Amino acid sequence: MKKFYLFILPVIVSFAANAQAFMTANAQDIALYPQQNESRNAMNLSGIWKFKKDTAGVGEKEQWFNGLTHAVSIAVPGSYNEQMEDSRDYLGLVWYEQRAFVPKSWAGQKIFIRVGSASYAAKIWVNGKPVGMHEGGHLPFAFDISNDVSVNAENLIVIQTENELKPTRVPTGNLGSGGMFSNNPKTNYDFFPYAGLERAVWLYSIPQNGIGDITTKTIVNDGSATVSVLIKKYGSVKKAAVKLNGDNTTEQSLLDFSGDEATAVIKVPNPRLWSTDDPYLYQLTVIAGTDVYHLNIGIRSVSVTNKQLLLNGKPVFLKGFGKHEDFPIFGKGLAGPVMVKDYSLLKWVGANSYRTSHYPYDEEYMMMADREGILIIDEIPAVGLIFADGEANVDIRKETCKKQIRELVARDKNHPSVIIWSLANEPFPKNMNFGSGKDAPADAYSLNFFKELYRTAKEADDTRPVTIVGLQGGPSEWLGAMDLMCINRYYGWYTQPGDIKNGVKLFSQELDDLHLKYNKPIIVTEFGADTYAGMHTDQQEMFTEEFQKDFIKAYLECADTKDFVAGMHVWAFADFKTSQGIIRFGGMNYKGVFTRDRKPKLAAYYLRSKWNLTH
Ligand code: BDP
Repeated sequence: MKKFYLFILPVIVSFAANAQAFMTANAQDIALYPQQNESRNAMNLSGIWKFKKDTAGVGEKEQWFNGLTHAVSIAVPGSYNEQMEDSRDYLGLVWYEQRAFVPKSWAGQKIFIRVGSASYAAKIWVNGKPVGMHEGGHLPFAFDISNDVSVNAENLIVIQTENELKPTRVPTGNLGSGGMFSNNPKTNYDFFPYAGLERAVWLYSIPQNGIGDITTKTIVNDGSATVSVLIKKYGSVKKAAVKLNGDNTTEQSLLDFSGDEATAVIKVPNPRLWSTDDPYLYQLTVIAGTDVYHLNIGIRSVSVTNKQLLLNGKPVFLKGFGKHEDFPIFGKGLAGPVMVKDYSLLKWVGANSYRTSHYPYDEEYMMMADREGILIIDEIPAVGLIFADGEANVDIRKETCKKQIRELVARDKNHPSVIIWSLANEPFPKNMNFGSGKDAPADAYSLNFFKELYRTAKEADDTRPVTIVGLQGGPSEWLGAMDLMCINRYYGWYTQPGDIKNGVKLFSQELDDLHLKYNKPIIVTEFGADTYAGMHTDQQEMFTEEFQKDFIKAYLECADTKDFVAGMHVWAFADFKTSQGIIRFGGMNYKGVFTRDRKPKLAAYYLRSKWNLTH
């Protein structure tokens, strides 16, 4: 009998653990980045954690959430793949453990755990109790753990993640055989599927009643500006105060809540506008009950005409790159010095912008862009979307994209640097016209897919233009449904290989056709050539540094002749790691203008001379 009990107990516990309340995350909880200030506490758990792979999937049954045995060390943040010798391509279940002492001063406050990102799915336990789960990489999630955490004591934090590649996930993977172009691991996108806790994990505490969310919108009119501040409260707060401090300004308003919301509208005469030349930030302070939150905001406006992108009512031409979060050993983990170096190289080369291809970047990148005056096209992780595998799968991916849009806007809506939302990179239609210079037809179903994503983005934020990034030969109607059109083009590389002259002719013709048809500005968000640093030639030859420079030069000079091209982003900023496949020598994409360790290739010097001379 006794034996029977011993046998059945773990089953009950494990059933209970699986069935237990894992909360799903609420997008609003990620809106306000953790802050240590006069009312809130924040503890960054970056450092060395315990780590264990769960190749047999037994962790939950064996209750690893009560603490890992026989674990190894791992650095967080950081992809785990290259931190040890046997895990590069492992994408299955892994477990992380950290212990955190929560000080007495946090007692009586609401306490949260916030994970900067976990690719792709995560579950969290605190002191052995299930707390929450989240699906989708590259975006943060937070859970209220007030009932699970012990104050003035050490707490056990266990996080399980997995990054299995699946057709129903966004980004998409494991789509069956790609013939000779199949890759390993089987991503439907061209970057390595690094995994794990790649961004900081925080514990933070906030007052019992206070500020749940802040949404700022700025309107710029001749010589003056309006800053509207929408505050959402939680708990029983009656009034809020809003202060805006900056050059020659101290504005203050006292507000009553109506329901859970209060809005302040602050007029700023002679505002110092946020721009690429002067990325000036005002300090906004919101007070509600005993809660305080400080936010740096930029006063600026973004709009589009039929030909141009306008920042503060003036045309701005985007000069820059598509990038990746990618560095040896760190993988996609936040590497502070690499981020700082990248911003310094963006300035050195004369760029004013980049796209967060193909997923949202660490929030540190967004804060840095605000300070540095770099303009961001902010992209959800919808790379490699396809329409050929049946509506059931497509509908699942659509709902995931909508969730990712809401989470991204919740996270990044207050950054002046973020000027455009990108809702997809190179979605792949059922039929293609890859090499012809002509677009493919869009069926009603796929067109509605993008219209629905567009509406979701506009409902979440009506102040920024919305786009998707189109594949060469894909349907132009998808692009025409957006505020402005972004296209990736590789004439002279993937098509007309080695023939820059004829490639650029097709490129030029397509730009003209596209603008004529839709009368909207176009940003060329990718064009480039793989280039092996140190390879040279006296005659134009693919993969050499000279070819890359000539290719980029020809595209830029073509765009110079068209007043409806609002930006040119070279693919890519730096060489980056990919899955293995026959078109990726050494598992690398070499289209970087800088090498993976950030050394300039010839094209970087060309861009530096071109971009530093023009605005
Ligand atoms: C584009 C993709 C990008 C790839 C690039 C390339 O958007 O992710 O890395 O092509 O092939 O199709 O280099």
